[in-house]
Amino acid sequence: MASCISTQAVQAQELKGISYKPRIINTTDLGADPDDKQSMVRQFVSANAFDIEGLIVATGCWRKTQSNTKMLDTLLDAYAAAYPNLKVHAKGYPSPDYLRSISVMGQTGYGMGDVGTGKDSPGSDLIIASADRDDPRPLWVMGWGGMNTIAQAIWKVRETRSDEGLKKFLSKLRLFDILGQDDAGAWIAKNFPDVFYIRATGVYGWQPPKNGDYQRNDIQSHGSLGAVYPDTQWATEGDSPAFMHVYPNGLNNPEQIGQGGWGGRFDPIKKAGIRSMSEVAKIEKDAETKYDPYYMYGNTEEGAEAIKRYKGYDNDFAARMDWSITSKYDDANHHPVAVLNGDRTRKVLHMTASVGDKVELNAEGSTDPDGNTISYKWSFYDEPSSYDGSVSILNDTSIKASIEIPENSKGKNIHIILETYDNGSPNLYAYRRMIINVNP
Ligand SMILES: [Ca+2]
Ligand SMILES: [Ca+2]
Repeated sequence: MASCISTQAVQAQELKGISYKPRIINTTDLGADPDDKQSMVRQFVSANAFDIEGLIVATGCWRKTQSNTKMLDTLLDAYAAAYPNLKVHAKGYPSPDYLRSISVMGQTGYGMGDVGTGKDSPGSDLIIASADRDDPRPLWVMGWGGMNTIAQAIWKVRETRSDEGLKKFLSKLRLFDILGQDDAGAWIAKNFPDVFYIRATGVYGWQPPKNGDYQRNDIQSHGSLGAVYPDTQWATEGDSPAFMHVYPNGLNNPEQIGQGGWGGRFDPIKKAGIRSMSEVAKIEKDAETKYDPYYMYGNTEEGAEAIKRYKGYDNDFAARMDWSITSKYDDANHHPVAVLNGDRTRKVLHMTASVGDKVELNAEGSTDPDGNTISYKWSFYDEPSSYDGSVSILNDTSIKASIEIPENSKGKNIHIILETYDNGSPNLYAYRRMIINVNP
């Protein structure tokens, strides 16, 4: 257990710097595709990695009305049963009572028809209160269904505050919309063009086989939370990329959406015409076209391939499900800590170099709380790099690697990913990224 304490010391050190946990509110159309329940289970076993400030039951094109939080309450009961085990394995799991206190109803009706005077909901009030909190971190608000609870919060602030007050409120928000599932997203993007708005459409294709061995044996068989992880009906966990984008695993800075991570990779230039699921236009033909043009951040052309390039997210979930069923620390695997050039945080690092330089990259000091052996893999991540050529990495599976900065890379940047993984069961990963800015 001595090495476990050192991991905690590292986490404490991180927290002394910038507070590392992302602040997050999830809005969910629970009761439509059962995959929201699946994603909520993954969110719960990962809850120590986030500051979850709200869980909001909302509507969307696949569930146009909601009346209560019963389904969410059932999932919270399952979390409460697993909580005593989970907290043995990592610090920072929120208490079930805390999660219950931030679990509320959002809009009960569909789309912009349920936004406006007299339409405030506990969910829209919670979003406003959260954004108003004196906290320098941005507030990520995720739409696993429609976006109208978020729209109501913005509508209310516009009605009741000065332009400056509205601007301040909007500047705190980071909106992440899965697929577009009502007309509220287009309304937000049209009326508040400065708001940070991602609409993710590349959310399928990274998942393990539908209702396959992994799902049955590594997830559903595992205790109270496994029991509430339903079979896949249409797709598996289509909403998980929302919080996976901000999962602090060292891979990306979620504010820099072009970097790419477990939630996908996004074009840092907003585009017009990113449409919702076709159901939205079936409900109302000009539901979104009437707001044309509206601009949002969308996936880069790799789509879900930007997620699929990483191993690790399946095993991460599986290990956390293991945590949920054992009160013995030694009976489950825990993540390694990846150190990059002496830096023990999980921040993306930057350095400058010149053409012809030999840059040394070093993962010495990386540790595993279980005493597992760690493996290393260094790779050039082409897509987010402004340098387009090839980069050869010497000793790319060693603890120390080196790169010769290519001749034609002047003024460009080169993203290098460090993947560390242990030999525990299942293998767990920790990532780091070095962005090398090449002098002009
Ligand atoms: Ca959903
Ligand atoms: Ca381990």
